[in-house]
Amino acid sequence: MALRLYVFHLFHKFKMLVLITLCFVVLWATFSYFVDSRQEISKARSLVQDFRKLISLEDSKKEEKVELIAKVPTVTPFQDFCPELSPYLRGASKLTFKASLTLEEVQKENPQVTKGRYHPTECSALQRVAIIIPHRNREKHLLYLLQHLHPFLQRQQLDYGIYVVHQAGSTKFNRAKLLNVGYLEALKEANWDCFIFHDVDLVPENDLNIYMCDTQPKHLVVGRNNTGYRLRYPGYFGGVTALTRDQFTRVNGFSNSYWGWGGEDDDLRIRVEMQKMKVVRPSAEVARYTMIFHKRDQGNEENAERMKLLGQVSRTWKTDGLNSCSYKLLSVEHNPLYVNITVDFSMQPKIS
Ligand code: UD2
Ligand code: MN
Repeated sequence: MALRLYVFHLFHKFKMLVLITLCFVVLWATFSYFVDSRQEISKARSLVQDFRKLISLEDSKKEEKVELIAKVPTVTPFQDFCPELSPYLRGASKLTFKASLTLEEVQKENPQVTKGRYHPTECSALQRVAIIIPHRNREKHLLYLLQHLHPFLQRQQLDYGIYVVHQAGSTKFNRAKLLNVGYLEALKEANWDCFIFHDVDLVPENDLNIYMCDTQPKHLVVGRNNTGYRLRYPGYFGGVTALTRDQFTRVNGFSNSYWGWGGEDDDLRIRVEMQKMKVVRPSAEVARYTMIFHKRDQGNEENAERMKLLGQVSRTWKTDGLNSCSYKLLSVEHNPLYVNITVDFSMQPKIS
């Protein structure tokens, strides 16, 4: 009986032990579950925090970037200069002149030109060049020239502006005086380094003929289609010439006294030579032009006085030129593709 009681007692103790152990296991499991989940939660929390940090970092970077973009102007003053030779040059090109061409079409082809001006955005142009075109009653020629000249100058990575100087009325045409007006008016708008005096009917055939000024006055037309692409005579300085501001002021610009056709180009060459400057030209293969066919215009008859005037240059150049160029400015219109300057010379003394 005592033994049975003893065994029963032992069994009861064992049961209690098992129960207590079970309780401990359950308690431990619950505890460790909570601890684990707390760790998981804190891990997850830190993960989320890290992610948030990352996102906010990206955002701040984006903001920084946006800020940077906003601060960079289209042309920075510290932008690199364009290369000596533009990578966009093509050399000789076949020119076409479509009879039905309109100004709207040429405007559409040149959306980056505003008020006759353009500058490259990828680099800082080597020279600021003003193209001065004397004009009266040659609208179709002007259209063809604009169509070809804009892309040509852009391929050369120039900072340029095109100024068309229009002579109003029916007074004898004065090409040289119009070019002086163009020079004076263009300088009121911008600090141009180089001036290209350009006939309206001459279209350059090769973009290696660079429209920049040289250390000496430059003659850009060696040859043209209707003269077999040969230099007309050794001292020839007509059609298209490039002079820096300094070179042009040293010769006092063009003479204002040549009314009608001829002589004014030779007069400029004499002025250049008198200042001990030397006319330079690009190579004959490059300096080629197509002159759009035309007859002698009404109001631009041959100037019979031209030989007499040419004989007086050494006496007259100092007082006849930029410093005596008086004119009546009728208007300055900023068209999309060119600045149109209209002048009246009818009050000026003229030799008939
Ligand atoms: C030559 C010269 C030119 C000039 C001229 C004599 C060449 C290639 N050109 O041209 O530079 O020396 O002889 O003055 O050698 N113009 C008008 N409307 C007119 C008249 C003339 O717009 O009614 C302008 C136009 O820009 C024209 C330029 O003046 O291209 C020269 O006149 P031109 O073309 O009649 O003379 P051209 O071809 O003999
Ligand atoms: Mn001509």
